[in-house]
Amino acid sequence: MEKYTSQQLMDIEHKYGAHNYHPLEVVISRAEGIWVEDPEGRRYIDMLSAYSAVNQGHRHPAIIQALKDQADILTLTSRAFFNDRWPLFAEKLAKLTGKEMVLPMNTGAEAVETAIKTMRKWGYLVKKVEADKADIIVFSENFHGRTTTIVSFSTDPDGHDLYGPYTPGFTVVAYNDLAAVEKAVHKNTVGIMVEPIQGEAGVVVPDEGFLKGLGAIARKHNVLLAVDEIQTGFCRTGRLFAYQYEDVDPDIIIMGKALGGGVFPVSAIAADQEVLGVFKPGTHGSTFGGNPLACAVATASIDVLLNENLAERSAEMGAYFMERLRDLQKRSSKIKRVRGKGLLIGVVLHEAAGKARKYTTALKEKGLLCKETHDWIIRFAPPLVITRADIDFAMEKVAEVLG
Ligand code: IF1
Repeated sequence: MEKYTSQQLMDIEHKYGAHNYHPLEVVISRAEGIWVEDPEGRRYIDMLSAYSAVNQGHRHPAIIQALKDQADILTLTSRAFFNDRWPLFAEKLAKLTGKEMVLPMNTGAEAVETAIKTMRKWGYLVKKVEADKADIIVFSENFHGRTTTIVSFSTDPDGHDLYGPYTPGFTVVAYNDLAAVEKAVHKNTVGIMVEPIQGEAGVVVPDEGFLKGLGAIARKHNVLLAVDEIQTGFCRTGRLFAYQYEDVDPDIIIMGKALGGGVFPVSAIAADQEVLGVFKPGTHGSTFGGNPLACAVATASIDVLLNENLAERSAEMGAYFMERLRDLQKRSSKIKRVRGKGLLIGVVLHEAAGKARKYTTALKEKGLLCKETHDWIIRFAPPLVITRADIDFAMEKVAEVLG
């Protein structure tokens, strides 16, 4: 391949690629573990992990080996036939989640759509809700994906506006407000869908007891509770799933991102037979969902999380990183708040410090790739294989920029 400079590549993208993103001005052309490199050979620590899709680290050897091995044998069959990988991956993911069944898709948004369809269908078939009246409770500042139905209940104008007509059947209530949820439930409510921590909203951690409270409301009113663990799952927050911090048993677990081990999209939902059993042949599906290559990669991705104790590691390194950031906060006029769980960390800046983009650009110059969310929040979410020494190294740079 002809060699291009970063500038040339950014210019070409600007000309031919739709402008639906505003990336930081860095081109990544190779990566390994927590490190990424640009065409000029400059190295950076990845503090975003592709929005938590690279929890296992870039190109984890065991995951890449599984990819290569499976590519040599069988890649795609469709679900018109059985294949020899999906049954075993289904069993593994069911046991991992403690649910009876799983349904595989590809992207996160597809898994969310699958959860919505499941809740509605369960509502009509099991709860016996009036035809076409099913309602699902969601939360303000939610982020669940980009399909027309999902953006219908987004409260972010950028994600939502000018995509109507919008899909009805959703009631938006304030996050972290159990009384508001209790008030919003009515006879046609079939589900509650929630992020255990709101990522896009700026790493918003609800009060302890919120998820448990949602579980109690769901039981009381015969409503399904669906947790969107697409971003918070697979050890990101210091547990296998973020909901496990609380004594709650959600009916539907929605998974994506790191299930694909940083290789390609793999998503799924898990639930018991009483819930996922609503699907009969022909009522839902996907050409690529459950394909053998994806199943091999996802199986290896889960093995890495378990074999390397990445939940414990995320909890430990996250606590250390947050302690170092809070220590810096004491000496900084720029940092207003540090919040998060495990290695999903948000640093909220004082408005007087100026917009976060200025700082993510400065951090990039020093070799740290971070992404701002909204105008005042910087997200730190490195691959979970990061070490204490790496964090010390990163903190030197963070202190130079935010100290
Ligand atoms: C973008 C945020 C992260 C998600 C949750 C479902 C999905 C996502 C909780 C959809 C996806 C992404 C997508 C990416 C930006 C990003 C994001 F900033 F928007 F919030 F990660 F923090 N549920 N999150 O976080 O999954 O269909 O993309 O596979 O859209 O630009 P997907």
